[in-house]
Amino acid sequence: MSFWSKVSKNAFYVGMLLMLTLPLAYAQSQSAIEPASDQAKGISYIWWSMFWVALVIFVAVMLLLGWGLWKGRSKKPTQLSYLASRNLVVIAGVAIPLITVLCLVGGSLMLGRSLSAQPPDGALEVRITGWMWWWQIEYLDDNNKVIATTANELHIPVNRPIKLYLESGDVIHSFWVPQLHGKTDLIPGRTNSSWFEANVAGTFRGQCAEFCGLQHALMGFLVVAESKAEFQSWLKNQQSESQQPKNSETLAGQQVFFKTGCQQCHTIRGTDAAGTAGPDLTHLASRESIAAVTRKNSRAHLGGWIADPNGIKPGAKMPLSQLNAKQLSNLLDYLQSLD
Ligand code: HEC
Ligand SMILES: [Cu+2]
Repeated sequence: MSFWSKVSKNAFYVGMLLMLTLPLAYAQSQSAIEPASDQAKGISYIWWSMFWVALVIFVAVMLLLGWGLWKGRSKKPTQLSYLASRNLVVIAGVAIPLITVLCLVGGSLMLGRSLSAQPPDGALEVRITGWMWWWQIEYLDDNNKVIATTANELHIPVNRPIKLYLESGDVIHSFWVPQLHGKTDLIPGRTNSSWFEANVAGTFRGQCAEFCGLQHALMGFLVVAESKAEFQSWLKNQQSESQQPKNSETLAGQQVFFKTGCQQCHTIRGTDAAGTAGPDLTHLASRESIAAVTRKNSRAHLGGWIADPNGIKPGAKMPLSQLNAKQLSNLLDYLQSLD
């Protein structure tokens, strides 16, 4: 075998292997076939049945094709009339595809019915509002009163049904956490609902799944499923007012916040800041990421964001601010104290 044909043959094998590992790489962050709830499990069953049915059909077609190619090599005309018989066309061409498609449609209709059923009693109710390009998250009590507000990071207890009320503040978005449930749209002027129950603890990434403008791709969020005790202590902290400045740097930082006009768009409960155009910052430091999972919530990223939000998310609805180094440093001290 020549050198180059060896190279191309090996390249082919490497390519096939890479193709096999591709889904594994993808599964690291958001995967509909690694379910963490009964709802997502149902969806993954449908996915796998479609996959196996399609695989069987693919293999059958390839075998027939190969066999035809093999037969076609001979110069003598071969008698293939039984392949073109009417029975074969009716059975393999009409009956089998029809039955297969009907089974798959029936399965997904039944799944859709069970997914759209009402949640069991005792569900935790959360209202999620989509904004270009971030998620507002409000926890509701039994009287639909908001008890805590946060952004881009939904904490939930495992093994408890979660009922979501999905709304939009501007255009259509879609709420999607592949490991927990299918997509539900957030539509201006109406409230959609959806529910699921996580049965494994973990952090699951979600993503807006309906094109909503320039930063649609950077409109992610995290769902943190944790034990009941962990969730309760998290919620208790979120319900409390913000930390008051405890030293001269954080006090100066708070003054920079108000002098720069950040309060026009942001709320910090326990202060006069009550803006609603941007995420609630009362417990900003407790979050893992900023700007809808675009950056880790570190001092450097926070500084970069405040100095030039559009440098990180072009089109982001937050203006840049011209602060000197000392002002920025104080402001960061203050924001990082809001845990
Ligand atoms: C005109 C309204 C507006 C003003 C003024 C404004 N912001 Fe924002 N801010 C936003 C919006 C909208 C977002 C969400 C952007 C996104 O993720 O796409 C945001 C996001 C943020 C975030 C990230 C929060 C998170 O959890 O993701 C921080 C921190 C922040 N702003 C701090 C500030 C500070 C500090 C100031 C004052 C220097 C300020 N903002 C001024 C609108 C504003
Ligand atoms: Cu979107």
